[in-house]
Amino acid sequence: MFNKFRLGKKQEHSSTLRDKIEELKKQPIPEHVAIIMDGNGRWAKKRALPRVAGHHEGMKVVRKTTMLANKLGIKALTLYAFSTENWKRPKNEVEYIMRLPEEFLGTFLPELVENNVQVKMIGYKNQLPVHTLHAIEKAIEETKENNGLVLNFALNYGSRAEIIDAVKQVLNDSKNGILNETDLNEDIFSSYLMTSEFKDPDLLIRTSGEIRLSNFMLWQLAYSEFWFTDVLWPDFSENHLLEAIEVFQKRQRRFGGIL
Ligand code: V07
Repeated sequence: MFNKFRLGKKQEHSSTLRDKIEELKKQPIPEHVAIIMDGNGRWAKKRALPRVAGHHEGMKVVRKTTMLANKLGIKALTLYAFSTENWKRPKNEVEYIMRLPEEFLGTFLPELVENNVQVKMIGYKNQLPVHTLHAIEKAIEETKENNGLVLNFALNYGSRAEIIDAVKQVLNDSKNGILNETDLNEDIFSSYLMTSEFKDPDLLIRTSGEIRLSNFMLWQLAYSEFWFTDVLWPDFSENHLLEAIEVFQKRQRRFGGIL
């Protein structure tokens, strides 16, 4: 703990955390990690705070998680920030959430650029408020030359709709002679999804004790390792991410033993 107080602004990880990071880096690190960031409302409720306070706290955890993922050498981090179902929430809550990308980027974009992070987004852009979309597109543009971690926000994303849209494009390309039915396979189909430029996630993390996918990357998660925790997203710490990766590595080693 002594160390923690000695740390300057630049060097943010305690020595124990740094040791754990170095230890994990001796084994294969998952290249693509996806996270369902659940439990923000519940976190707030437990503290008798408005739900939006939980979302705001959750946003800070996005920053910490991103920085650690980058340090670990994870290549892509996909965060489920808003689903196509989330529009059903109270209007004031949705409006607040749609301001979070701007607030996040207003505060942290310089840090993302400094750390070579590339911002991307999957989801239906056309229904987003223009102010939200502008902020995100500016960040995508300003970080497009970065070659560190890809920080991919799933925003207004829904997996079944994504699959239906892919099928429609496949049918259309087939009709127009761009694609032959005989050529269609899993790899080609994947290239019609919003995640075409990403490899499938190696690891899915879901916080807050819910053990389901909630319409998140149904196709892409077919072979992924799943790690669930009861911890609410605003309480998700660096140590939790390290634990998830440790479990991932142990499972990979066991799997390797069977082969
Ligand atoms: C959102 C905070 C995290 C917990 C889950 C729900 C609320 C960061 C972003 C964001 C999105 C795009 C971007 C930069 C930041 C965000 C939404 C919700 C919609 F380019 N946190 N966060 N977006 N929450």
